[in-house]
Amino acid sequence: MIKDLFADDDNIIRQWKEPLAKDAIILRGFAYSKAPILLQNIMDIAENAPFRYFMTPSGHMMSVSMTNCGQLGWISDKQGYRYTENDPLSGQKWPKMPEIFQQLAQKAASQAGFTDFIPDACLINRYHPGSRLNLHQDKNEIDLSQPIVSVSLGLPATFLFGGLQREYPCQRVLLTHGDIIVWGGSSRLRYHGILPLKDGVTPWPLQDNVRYNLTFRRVFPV
Ligand code: MD6
Ligand code: FE
Repeated sequence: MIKDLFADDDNIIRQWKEPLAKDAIILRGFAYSKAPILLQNIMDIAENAPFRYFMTPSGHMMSVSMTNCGQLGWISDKQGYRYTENDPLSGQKWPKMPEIFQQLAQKAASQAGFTDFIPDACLINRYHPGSRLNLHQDKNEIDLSQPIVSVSLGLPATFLFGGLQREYPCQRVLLTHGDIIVWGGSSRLRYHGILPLKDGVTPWPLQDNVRYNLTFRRVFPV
């Protein structure tokens, strides 16, 4: 009898944890099996709240296009960076955060030791080859005791993970389809960014050469 080398395939867990820093971890492959449904939800959200290019307060157009779901959405314009309850394009509330998004974010956070994470905001970033995100801190949230959960889908990207000051050296981490990073605590205000996206092979079922990133945050204390 020839042994079926693929018989155990369903039991192989293509997920592992990689510590990044204190209170920061990468959950490799954590969103992989849910990627098709996550992508479908992104398309549905974008029907109501389309991707758009925000202007930075200094008047530059960002190369990443964005939309949001959840109670609060992150926006940028001449007045600054902030969270709003309504989409400035439509004047309507941001689309509701899908149940699967909430559950994924909560499960990922608890894997990283942050229990009871209930996001009230989900920013959806869309990158095309060449898009980049400059080094920044996420500090527009009122409740900095809560972590951030960030999901990567589509084309791979090089993530820069720095320190608490802009000048501090950065780690470079390749994030691929299905990876999640969770960070909070003493790492919550670390600088980070995304290098210009390279063209590449887009994972199924995506057809365009894009990367999506979902960032879940808690803006207001529970
Ligand atoms: C991105 N992410 O991965 C951009 N911010 O496309 C972020 O800016 C980010 O991944 C805070 C926490 C996690 C993140
Ligand atoms: Fe960020």
